[in-house]
Amino acid sequence: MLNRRHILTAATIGGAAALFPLGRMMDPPKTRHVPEAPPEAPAAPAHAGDEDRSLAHAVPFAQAMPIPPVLRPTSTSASSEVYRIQMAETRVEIVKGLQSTVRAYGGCFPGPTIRALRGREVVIQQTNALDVPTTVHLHGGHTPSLSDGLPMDLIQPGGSREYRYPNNQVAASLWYHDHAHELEAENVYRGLHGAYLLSDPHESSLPLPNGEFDIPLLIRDARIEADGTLSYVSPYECPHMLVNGKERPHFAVAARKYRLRVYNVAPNRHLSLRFADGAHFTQIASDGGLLAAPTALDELTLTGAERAEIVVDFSRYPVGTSVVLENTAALDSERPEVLRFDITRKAEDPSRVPSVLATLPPVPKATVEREFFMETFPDTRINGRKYDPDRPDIETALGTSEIWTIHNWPNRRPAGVFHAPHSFHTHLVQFRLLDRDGRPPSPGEAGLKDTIAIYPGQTVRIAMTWNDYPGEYVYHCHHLVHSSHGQMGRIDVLPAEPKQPAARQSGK
Ligand SMILES: [Cu+2]
Repeated sequence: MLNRRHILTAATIGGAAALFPLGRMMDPPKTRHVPEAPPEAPAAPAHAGDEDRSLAHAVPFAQAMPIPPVLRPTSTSASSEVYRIQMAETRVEIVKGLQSTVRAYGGCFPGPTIRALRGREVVIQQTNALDVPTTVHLHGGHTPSLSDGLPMDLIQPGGSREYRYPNNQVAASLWYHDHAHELEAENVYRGLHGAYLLSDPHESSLPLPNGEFDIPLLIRDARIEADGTLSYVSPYECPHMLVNGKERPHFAVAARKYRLRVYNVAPNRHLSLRFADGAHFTQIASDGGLLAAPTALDELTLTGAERAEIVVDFSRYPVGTSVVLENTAALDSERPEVLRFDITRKAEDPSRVPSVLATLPPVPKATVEREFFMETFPDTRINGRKYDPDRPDIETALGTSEIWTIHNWPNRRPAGVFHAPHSFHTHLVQFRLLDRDGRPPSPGEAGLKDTIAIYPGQTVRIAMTWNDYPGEYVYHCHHLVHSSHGQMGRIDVLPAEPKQPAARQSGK
C-alpha cells in the first residue's frame, strides 16, 4: 500500500506517521470547481503508478440512503429511559453488492439514533462483544466523569458498563462514539458512532421542519476493497464517501423545507459541503444547539466531529429533478459527490425558520487563561506532550471560567509535507469562540461549540466554564489519528474551594 513518497514521509516525521503517513492528510482546506463527470466514470488516480482499484465500484447514487433507526428503550421510569446496546461485528452492504464487516452498535451501521429529552436521564448499558476494548463517549454531552467514556475506562471484550446521561443541557445534535485509548480512530472508522438527538421544550415549540422532515446525515469517508473489505487506511486513501452507512446514496425528498442535521463523523478529515447548483441554505444550529439567529450559507465546512443543522428548501426544484450535495474538499483523486436529493413529490409545508432561534447564554467571563500549541511535527502533540492517562495536564476548580488560546502554528515543517488542520474538542463543556486570528466568529461559529477547526497558521480563542461535574476529563484533537497518537491532554476539574485559586498562565 505504501508507495515511495509515503515511506519517505513516514521516515521523516516519525511516530505518528508510523501507522499513517501524514502527507496528504495535511492538505489545507481548498475550494475548487469540480466538473461534472458521468456516473460510470471512475475518478482518475491521484498520481501515476497509484492505481486505485477500489474506485471501480464507487458508482454514486446506486443505493437509497437509510435513516438510522431510533432505538427503543428497554424500560422507562418517571425520570429516565434505559437502553441496552451490544457492540459486535456485523456484515453490512456499504457499496452496492458487497458485504463489509463493521464494528456496530446494536447491529446498526451507523449506530441506532438515541432520542433524548432535556431533564430526562438516559441510561445505556453497553456490552462489548467485540475482540477489542472500547469505551463510549457522548460527544458534546455535559456528562459526569464516570459516564464520560474516558480513554482508560475501558470495556474489555466480554464486559459491560452502564453510562448515565443527565441531559442537563439545551437541545442539540450530539453523537456517541468510541474513545478507547489509542484505539478510537480505528474503532470509530470501523463503525462505532451514532447520533444522539437531544430536544427540549423550546426547540420543540419552534415551527422548524420536524418528524419525517428532520433528518440526520452522518457523513464520513472509507475505503472498501473490491471484495467488500473495509480497510483501515489513511484518509487520503479513502475514496468512498458514506452517508448514513451507504456509499454516495440518493434520498427522495418532497418539494418543501427539510431540517438536515449534518455530522462530520469522518475520523480524520474536514468536509466542505455545497449544492452543485450553488443553492443557498440556512444554518440554524451548531454543535451545542440552536444559533441565536439563522444564517444563510452556500457552503458548510465541518471539521472532524463538528455538526451543523441546516434547513434546505427543496421547493425551488421541480418535481422529477435532482440536486447533488458535493464535497469541495474532496481530494483530486476522489469524486466530489456525496448525496443526491431526488425531488419526488409535492408536500404541504407549514414549517418556517424563525428570525430568532434562541437566547444564548452570556459568553463566560474568564478568570484563568491558558495557551495551547497543537503540534504536528515531529509528532502530533499538545504543548510538546503526548497524552498520558496518569498525568493531569491541567487542574481547574469547579465553576471556573477560562479563556483558551490555541495555536496551530506551522513550525519545524519537514520539506515536502503539508501542515495538518486540527480539530479541537473539549469534553464536559460547550464553549464559545471569541475570535479566530483576532477576527470575531462568523455567525455559524458564534453559538455553542464543542469542536473547532484550527487551520495551519491560525490561532483561536475560546471561552468556557467548567461547571456542574468535578472529575477527570480530556481535551484533544478530533482528527482521531492525531488523538490516537497522543494529541490529547487531561484536565481534572477539582471540587470547588471556598477561595478561587490564583490564575495560571500556562496550559502545560
Ligand atoms: Cu490534530
